[in-house]
Order: sequence, then C-alpha cells, then structure tokens
Amino acid sequence: MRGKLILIEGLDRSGKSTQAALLNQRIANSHLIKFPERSTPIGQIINKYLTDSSYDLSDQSAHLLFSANRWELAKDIISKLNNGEFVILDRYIYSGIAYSLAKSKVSNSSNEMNDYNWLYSPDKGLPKPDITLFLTLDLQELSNRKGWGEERYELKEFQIQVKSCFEKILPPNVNIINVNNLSIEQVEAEISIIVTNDLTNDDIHYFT
Ligand code: 2DT
Ligand code: MG
Repeated sequence: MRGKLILIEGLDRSGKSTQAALLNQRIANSHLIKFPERSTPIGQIINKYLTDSSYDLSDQSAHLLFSANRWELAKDIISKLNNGEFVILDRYIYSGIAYSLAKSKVSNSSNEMNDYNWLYSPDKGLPKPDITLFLTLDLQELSNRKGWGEERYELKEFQIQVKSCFEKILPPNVNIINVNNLSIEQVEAEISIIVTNDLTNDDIHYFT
C-alpha cells in the first residue's frame, strides 16, 4: 500500500506548523516537509528573500522560485509515497498561489500576478495531496495573534488579503478548520478524525 500525502495549509499564526509536527509524531511511518524548504539551493535564495528586506526579486521570479523549490523535492516525495511512507506537507501550492495573488491586490503589479492560470501552471505535474486541510482564523483573531513583523509578508493588512485569496483558490475538497477558540488538542483531534476517515487507496494523483 502506498503512503498518503497530507497537506496542512493555513493562515500565518494559525498553528499550522504545530499541527503538522503533531500529526507527523502520531503517524508511525511519516515525514514532515515544510515549504519553503530553506536548505536547498533554491530554498537558500528564498530564505534570503524572506529575511532580508534589502534583497529584492521581481514578483514573478519569487513566485517561480517557490514552485521550483517544490520541484526540488517532488521526486523524493513520490518515492516515499511509493515506499508506503506518509508525507505531511506544511504549506504547498495553495500558499504559492494565494501569496502571489495577495501581492497583486496590494500593489499595482503586473498582469501575471493577477492571472490564476499563470500562477498555477508551474506547479502542474506535482504530486497532489490526498487530504488537504486549511486552518483559518477570524480577522479579529488574526490581528490579535503575536509575532507579526519578523519577515516579509508579516503585516496585518497583507494577511487579510492572503486570507481572502486562499478562500478564492482552495480546492473544493478542502477540509477547513476554524481554529478560533480551539485548543491545540482540539484542533489535533479534528485533524485526526479527518485523516483516519480517509480510506482511499488509489494511485498517486498529480496536479493537471
Ligand atoms: P513560513 O512562514 O511558513 O516559513 O513561510 N510562501 C510560501 C509563498 O509566498 N509562496 C509559497 O509557495 C510558499 C510555500 C508564505 C514563509 C512565507 O513564504 C510564503 C510565508
Ligand atoms: Mg511565517
């Protein structure tokens, strides 16, 4: 039996990385991959872009680098799944599209950044998650959470755009969990139910 590909997407400060790590601990044969994966050659450029505000890239090249970073790991993900191992992803193509679309909403950027098909096409061919979860927060709660401001994109106004862009582009089969007023354990329990109830065992799917 092949392993499952499980994606946890979510707004910044929604507890996404905490939940991805907890799920990874709970599943015996699993690997956690966080995107951007900052240790690879392309990941190092992305890390510089995110942490050094004086290092600028065009919006198009940043977008393509995030996708290229996923392609750096695609083969490895597929071979793990075929070996029966589970792979848990912390962010993936939906973050790629939502953040780029959000940029086009806050600045007068180029047509490409506002073009869903252009944004989506570099990710075509990547393995598609069997289960997609999205952790969301109400706007009020979003602004209250601590820790904004350390990296590019960590501005309240921008995050509001990100939320609305995610809502436009998430796939129809996404499992949305509103984490307002839920404890870490309660979110963990909801995720556990969704993951345990998925009994499909077909071939790996790909974005087309
Ligand atoms: P973390 O805070 O999760 O490390 O993410 N991002 C991420 C994009 O703009 N495009 C992408 O394809 C991905 C995967 C989201 C760092 C920032 O990178 C953004 C926040
Ligand atoms: Mg962050």
